[in-house]
Amino acid sequence: MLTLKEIENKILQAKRITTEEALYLYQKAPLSLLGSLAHQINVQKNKEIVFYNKNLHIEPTNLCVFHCKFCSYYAKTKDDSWEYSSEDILKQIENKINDITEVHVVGGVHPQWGLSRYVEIINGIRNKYPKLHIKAFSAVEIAFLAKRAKLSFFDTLTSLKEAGLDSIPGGGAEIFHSEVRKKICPEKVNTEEWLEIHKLAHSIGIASNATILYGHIENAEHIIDHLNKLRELQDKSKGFNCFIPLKFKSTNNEMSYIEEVSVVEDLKMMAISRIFLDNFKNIKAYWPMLGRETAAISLHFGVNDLDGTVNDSTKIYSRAGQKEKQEMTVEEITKMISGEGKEACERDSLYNAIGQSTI
Ligand code: V47
Repeated sequence: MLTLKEIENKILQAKRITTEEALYLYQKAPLSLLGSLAHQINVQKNKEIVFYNKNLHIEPTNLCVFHCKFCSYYAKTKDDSWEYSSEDILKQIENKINDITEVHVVGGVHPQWGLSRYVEIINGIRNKYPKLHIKAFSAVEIAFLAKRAKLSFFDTLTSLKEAGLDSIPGGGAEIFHSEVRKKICPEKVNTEEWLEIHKLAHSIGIASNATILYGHIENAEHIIDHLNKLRELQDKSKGFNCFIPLKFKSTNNEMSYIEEVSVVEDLKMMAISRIFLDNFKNIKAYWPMLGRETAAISLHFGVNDLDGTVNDSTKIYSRAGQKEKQEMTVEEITKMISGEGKEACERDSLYNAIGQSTI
């Protein structure tokens, strides 16, 4: 087993570290060392440039057939629920169309909606807005739709792509290790299915994102195992655009007895992701979950991407206890980035720089 110094040298020589080395580093290295390594790797890959995008999150429903223990989002009662029609969705886009390049559509897994309803949502958006990037439906929704329609994952993804789907978000990954997964979300898409759906998506030109839900009952081994599964898949399929660590928020769910982790843990998570995931170019801070302050600091801990302008109607994190307004103007987000001594660069949904092409 290498010493901390030897692992550090290996990383600085741009050599891939093993899961054992990552675990040792994550458990033993001070935050300052993790941060410094993550920062150096990030600057090598992305200079001092930080991406942001202009997007709108739409959550078509919060009715959900699954009741994950960490989830504050799904409707607990009928009165607490909503379901949008295609017209409602198009109206939400219309109100914002001059300010966005991407729409992100994810919600609960509705008990009655089948594949045709999901295809109709995508089709409606695509027909009205041919150039808008549609990032929609996590592997949770896709797996359930496929099973309900008695279709393969491949055919389900193909139908959604034909309807106009461009990419899929990273939700539903949570923690892949079965010891944790069976306790926090035993009902929905399993680890093998999540990975298979993303692999198939990549094989037909649908890019995707990956996430982890950290800061609850998982331990360091589970985190490294999760990152390793993603690194292995990315080696093969190369289709992940970015990795997004999502911090568990404890309000209004069945795991509310767990205290949220500190900013130090947030930054460690960002840094180890940047260090271990050597085949991911982009590590994204989803500021509506992390909060503006921690998201800004994370830009020094390996993060090169801030999502996004978003919109205050998104409910996933406000229902989980996030008090901050879930929307930033371009001025606010670029000021936040330049305030950290970085250069803000708008990106499109496939990570091409818009207006500038310095990286
Ligand atoms: O899978 C649910 C998480 C995810 C809670 O791909 C919670 O660009 C914290 O995946 N506390 C859905 N987290 C959101 C998601 C996402 C968000 C932004 C951008 C992208 C992208 C993807 O939200 C779920 C789960 O991991 N989540 N409940 C909670 N109480």
